[in-house]
Amino acid sequence: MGQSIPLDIEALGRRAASMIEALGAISSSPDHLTRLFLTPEHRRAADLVASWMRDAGLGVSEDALGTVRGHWWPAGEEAPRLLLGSHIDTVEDAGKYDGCMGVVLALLAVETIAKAGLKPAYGIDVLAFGDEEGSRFPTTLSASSAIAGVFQPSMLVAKDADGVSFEDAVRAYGKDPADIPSAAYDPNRVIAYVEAHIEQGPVLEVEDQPLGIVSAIAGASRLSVTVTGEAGHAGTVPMRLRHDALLGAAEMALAVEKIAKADRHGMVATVGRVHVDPGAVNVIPARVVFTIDLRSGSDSSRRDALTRFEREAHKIADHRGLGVVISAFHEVATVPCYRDLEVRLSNAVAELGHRAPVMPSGAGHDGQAVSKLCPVGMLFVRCKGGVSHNPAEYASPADMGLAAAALVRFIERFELPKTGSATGVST
Ligand code: HGY
Ligand code: MN
Ligand code: MN
Repeated sequence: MGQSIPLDIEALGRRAASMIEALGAISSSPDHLTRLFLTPEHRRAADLVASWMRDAGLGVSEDALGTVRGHWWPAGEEAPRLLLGSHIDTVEDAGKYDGCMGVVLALLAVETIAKAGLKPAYGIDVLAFGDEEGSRFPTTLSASSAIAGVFQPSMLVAKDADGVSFEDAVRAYGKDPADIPSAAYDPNRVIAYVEAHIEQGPVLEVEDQPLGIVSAIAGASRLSVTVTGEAGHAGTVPMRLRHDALLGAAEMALAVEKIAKADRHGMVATVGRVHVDPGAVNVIPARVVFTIDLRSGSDSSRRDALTRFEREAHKIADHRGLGVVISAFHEVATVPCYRDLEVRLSNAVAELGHRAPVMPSGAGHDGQAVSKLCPVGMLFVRCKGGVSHNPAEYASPADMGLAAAALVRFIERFELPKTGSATGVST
């Protein structure tokens, strides 16, 4: 079992809460939290995280996509590494905990371990990714994909709402897109990735547990649907002669809702963004572009649902004399977490006197990209009312203190196998 560093869990929770508040104050808007990838706010948040890393005694570097890396290498730079961390970008009008909590807790855990003088045979990198949400560009997980060595160069031509390309934004951030490939870790030198994250759902609160362990991260598809009809005068065109793009889009939105509700794998579908042209009160909509976010614990049922939706959308368009074009701009498969990490995290939580439920994550996470590099594990923290992607998102200092303590215990018990191979994780 080895020694257990004495921990002041309350103090860890208080520090986590104040660091979350400090990051939560860095926003592009004075009246709500929005921090998008490669923006001045991303820069300010990255600088704050880097200063915390230095204060904790970590070395600091930054890669070509702005991922801030805090290095703790007690066994030297060549030793295999454990990766911890999460993301510091947010959705529009976000909560303060989504992503940032995982970076803060990882930092507090490594600082605690380092200050206690532990000398494991491996190193730890704390990572702060900047593009998990995909809120600025129609890309997502680009920063974590880069460290995993699976960055898609096609992402470089993606454009934000102002027409700025991903590539130009990387340059404006002071980085060179040509350096993106060198952000990738050598898979032989990485042991595993562990991410703490607010649950973003109600399960832990209902089960009255502060912490949970993730069994799998749900797969997701993101679509853009363009419906084209015919503009016309709102007062003179009889209903039977209209080709109203918005009503067609509305029927399609209801169709995808029906498909999701009929699924038996907990499928969810969301139309989060709708753009109507010309968008005048007295003009029949000529063109509508809307997004669909579709997720399921089963990849096959998600893909079947996409096929069914495509068929339904074309039927609706034909019936209404509309055009419809559907393009998928994001697709990530369901990722199982590693059983060995699940067990180690559960044992760490048990040492603190709690039983952590094992549960799937409906939310997507950087771990889905990092799973291409190494085994991944996730620790969930109770979320008040299950509310997330919402300024009311909240996790208590007590629960965050416990999560930081669980990461400390996880690290204390984590040893490389005697064989010395990099992966200290058995499948
Ligand atoms: O959308 C998600 O699941 C994540 O918060 N990006
Ligand atoms: Mn997140
Ligand atoms: Mn999120």
